[in-house]
Amino acid sequence: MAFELPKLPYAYNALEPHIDALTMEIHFSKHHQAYVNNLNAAIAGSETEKLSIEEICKNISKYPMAVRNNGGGHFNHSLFWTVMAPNAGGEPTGELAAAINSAFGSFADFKTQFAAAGATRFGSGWAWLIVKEGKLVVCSSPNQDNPLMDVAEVKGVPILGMDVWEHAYYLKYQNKRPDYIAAFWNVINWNEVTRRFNEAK
Ligand code: MN3
Repeated sequence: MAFELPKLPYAYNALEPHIDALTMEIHFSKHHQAYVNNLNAAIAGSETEKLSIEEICKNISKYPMAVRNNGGGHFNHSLFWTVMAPNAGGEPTGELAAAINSAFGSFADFKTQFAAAGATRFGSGWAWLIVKEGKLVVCSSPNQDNPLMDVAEVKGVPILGMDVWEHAYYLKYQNKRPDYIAAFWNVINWNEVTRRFNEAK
């Protein structure tokens, strides 16, 4: 079965003013759709079509670069849309809040580390909050790689991802990636991050 673009769980303009409607529309309907199309083309007629995107990522070193780039793109963006929401942001509560405090010292310290992971990722890539052997870790990855991949420098289960490719912010923020990162805190869907945390730990 071919991979499909998931349904965006809110309208293109739902994350305004933090992420603008045109960026969302192009990012979702053009960029993510292209990753899906190119992934499907790269695996057409092979056994890989029967696997989940997670299974493909976990053995990504066995695949050609087109699968790594586009399969990663499909997994990463599918996660990205769900960890954002309108009327979101703020801070997590409960067990996730406790795990963040225990891993990073405080929510403010976590924010500093996560923002730095995004700001210092040279070129295109992603910042991540992952569960690694039961503990929370912040890391980043180049291009469309992710921490599920067997080639990742830091491996774990991603529960929050921030796209820092220019296509994620350039229309509104131009070269000011730190301004986009600052705005991202206003759209984080902590309910979904918590759900992923509970599943991963
Ligand atoms: Mn993107």
